[in-house]
Amino acid sequence: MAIINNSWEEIASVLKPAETVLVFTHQKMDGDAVGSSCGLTRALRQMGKTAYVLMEDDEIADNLQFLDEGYCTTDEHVLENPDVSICVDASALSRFPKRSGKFTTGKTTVCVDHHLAEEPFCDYHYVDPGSAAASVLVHHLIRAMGAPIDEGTASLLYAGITTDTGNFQYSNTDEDALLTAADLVKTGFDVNRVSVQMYENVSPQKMRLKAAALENMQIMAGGKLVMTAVTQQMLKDCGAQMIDAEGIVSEIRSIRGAEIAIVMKEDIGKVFVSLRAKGDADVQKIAAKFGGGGHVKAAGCTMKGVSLKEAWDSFAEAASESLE
Ligand SMILES: [Mn+2]
Repeated sequence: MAIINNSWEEIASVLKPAETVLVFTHQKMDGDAVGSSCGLTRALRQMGKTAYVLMEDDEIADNLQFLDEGYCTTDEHVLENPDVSICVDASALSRFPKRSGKFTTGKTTVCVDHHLAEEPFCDYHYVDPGSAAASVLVHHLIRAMGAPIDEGTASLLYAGITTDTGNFQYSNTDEDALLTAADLVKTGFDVNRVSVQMYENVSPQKMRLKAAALENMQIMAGGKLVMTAVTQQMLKDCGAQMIDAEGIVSEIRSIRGAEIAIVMKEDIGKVFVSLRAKGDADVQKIAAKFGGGGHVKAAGCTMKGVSLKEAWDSFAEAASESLE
């Protein structure tokens, strides 16, 4: 059954009379998850409501912690039977599995999201997969409620939009995202402070790991394929963790002429493979050959019981073939 959206007015009229609101978002919170959930919570509090973000995660990523000024909690009992449970940047209960039982204790449930959703699971929905970020949609919701957006709310929503648009570089950067960002900037919040916190806040270990991975990079298929690997030894040498390898794959995709970028991440007994495409290349097809999945431009897969070299060779071959 397809989701039929309610209007912003309908959703606003559910939230306006509510006294207690519990906000949910997806696990492994990214900037849009934190920005949209905390931004909504801040606006609801300014309307006089008791509101919290009930996090699925135990903690927030280092570079996003500055966004949480007392909005997030891991305490399920912070609000009992809230008037409204609302999830943002998540459009299925499986996106916050630990908290899904708590979500359904809300007297009314609402979903506001920009991911493709399979089926309705709330009393009210606004799901728009064409929207660049959940933070854009939360901005529309706050405006529909007639609530103010101050500098604090603006920096939260802006952080969400800059995350999901790749700092206004991805193909989802549309008029609505830019006009929303412009409306937020009008409040006078410190745009540079948000950017520095989010993008110039890298640990030395992560930077060293990136340097090591770039050093080992190989360029193949006449410059169209770029590959590198992150090994357990490299993590030790750099004092880094595998999560620090995030972002390396898009970094090497940015090389001139590169169409496919692949990073092999060596773990115990398995290899994680991250793939990115540029131009017409399709990495989803390559990942699917090895049981992985994802999108045309970004995919991944896990290879079990193979050595790093075996995994490397398989992907080098499959990617080269796909570029022929
Ligand atoms: Mn998002």
